[in-house]
Amino acid sequence: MEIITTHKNTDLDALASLFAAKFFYPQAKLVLPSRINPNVRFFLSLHKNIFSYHSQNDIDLKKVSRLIVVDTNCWNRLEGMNSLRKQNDLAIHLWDHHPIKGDIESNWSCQEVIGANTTFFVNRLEKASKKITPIQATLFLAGIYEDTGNLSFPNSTAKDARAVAYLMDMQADLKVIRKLLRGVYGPKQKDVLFKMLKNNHRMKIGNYCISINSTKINGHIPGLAIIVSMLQDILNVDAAFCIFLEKDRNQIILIGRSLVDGLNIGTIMRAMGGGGHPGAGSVLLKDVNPVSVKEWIIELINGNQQSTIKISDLMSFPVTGIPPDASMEDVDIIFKEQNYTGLPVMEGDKIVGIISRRDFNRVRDSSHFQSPVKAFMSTNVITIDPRSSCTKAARLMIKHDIGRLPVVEDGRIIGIITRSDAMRYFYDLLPE
Ligand SMILES: [Mn+2]
Repeated sequence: MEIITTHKNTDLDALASLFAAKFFYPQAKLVLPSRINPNVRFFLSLHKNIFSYHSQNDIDLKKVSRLIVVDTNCWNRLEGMNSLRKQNDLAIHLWDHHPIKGDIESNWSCQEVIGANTTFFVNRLEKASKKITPIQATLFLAGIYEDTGNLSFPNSTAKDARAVAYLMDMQADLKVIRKLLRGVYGPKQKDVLFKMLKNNHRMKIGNYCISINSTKINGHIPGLAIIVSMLQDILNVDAAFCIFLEKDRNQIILIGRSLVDGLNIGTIMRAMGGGGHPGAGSVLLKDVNPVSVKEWIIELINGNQQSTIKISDLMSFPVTGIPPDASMEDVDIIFKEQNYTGLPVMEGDKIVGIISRRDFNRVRDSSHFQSPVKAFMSTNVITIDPRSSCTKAARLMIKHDIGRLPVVEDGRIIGIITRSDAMRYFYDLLPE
């Protein structure tokens, strides 16, 4: 019998090496130590049916004729393998990228100082034009990234970079990798995530597959938003909502994530008194029952489907305007009193121009203060339709370097949207 094993406190590079080695020793059994890192445990529980392996207890070591060791060269880093040390006719293959020599004597070895042990296998897989699945590519790339700090650690080599390129060709999923490598994801976060996975509820609302979960949390737990993203990835739903119940403070943190355009988290969260953008948002709710929160979410999704947030939801109204014959002094007073930086110039409800603080740069002597606004206003007015998206408003403001857009419907001005309205929409922050 042949077995492949790796070091205890198994990290992603070790795990990836273990599974990658199987391509070269197809008869071998994989033996994983019982002590493994949290992100390795997470990965394995996520892919239970895809990656199979044995524990050292399942194996009769007396029957082992060949031992393949990956990502270490020291006996004391292996788990439960001591009896093999004295076995005479044991063949040992060693694949190790560590610079310091250890005490495992091998019959054959691949030893070279490179960034990640996984690279040895990936370089060879590429050479042999072996096809690997996206999930395998994802694990292998996570292993290389973890050991090389995304190719930024000084131990990284061109071979590692080539392996990365190959794995990207093989469709490694960078989103999953980013989540696997996130530092904030630790035992506390894992417990919350697993609890949520256990009593996960999936449902179909309209065309969307939604998950709404609730769980109790004790005290502050950082990284709740990351847990929600992970949950969404694992469940593969269009949108995920997590209700975190803080019993001792009698409050609920609701966090939502959406991957589809028609389901706008920001709109839903704003309706509940919170904030967010189309893909992510949150709200803090006091003294509410989690069951009613769930019903509320469903109601809002039903009401908000297909509609992304429109300019008309964000604009301010009624609009303060100024007639074209008003003096620049009048404008100056309004700017100072109201702390405005711009005003539409209006004839009735028709917009004829716009005057902004910037136009005062052309006011050189005091007599200009008596001149009418129409002499200084800009007449090239960029406006926006109330049914347009916020993204379009932001693009127009950037393109024309202006801070506000009059919202015009059928030639009439019905509101105004400012840069800070747009910023509020895009940058509403999540609680942390
Ligand atoms: Mn390693």
